Amino acid sequence: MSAQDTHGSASAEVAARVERRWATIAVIIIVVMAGLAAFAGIHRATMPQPRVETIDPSRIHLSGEFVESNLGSVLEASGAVTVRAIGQQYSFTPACILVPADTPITLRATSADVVHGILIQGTNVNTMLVPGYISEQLMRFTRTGDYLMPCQEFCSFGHEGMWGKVKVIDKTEFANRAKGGGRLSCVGQ
Ligand SMILES: [Cu+2]
Repeated sequence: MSAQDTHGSASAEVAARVERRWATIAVIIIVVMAGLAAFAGIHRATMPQPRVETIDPSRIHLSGEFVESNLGSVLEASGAVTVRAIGQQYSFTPACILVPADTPITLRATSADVVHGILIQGTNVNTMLVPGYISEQLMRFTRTGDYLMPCQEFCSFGHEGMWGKVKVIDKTEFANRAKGGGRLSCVGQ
């Protein structure tokens, strides 16, 4: 074996070892990323809309969850609050959403006509309202006060006038108002 050959096979061995090492690292990276994607997809809170709920947009005013008398905030037996709202050209119903502070809140909303969006300023609440689908978003407010809620999807000529409001009040005050049952909102207040 000449010196040249020995040198050649030694460097080929080094190359093969380096290549194996990088292949192992690449496989580890892929496995970790697949694991993270699976975790994010399976763990409900980390991904938008992991579940799909559909609804007939032409019938939401007539029956079911989004009839007018069922819109607004309701205090559940568990102490959590559910808010139901709809967006339509060019307003939200209810136009003023009343919720308590320091309480887990589930917002359930849909659109009666075209695509709208709910964005609560100063928070990370931001969801699209797509006709035919129910959008659900979990939220919690630590501070009381008023938050603006503009429609964040261009929905035709009246879009810029489509504003709602969220009023966060003290937990006890909300509980008092909820005593009478029914659906709460702050429209006209
Ligand atoms: Cu809109």
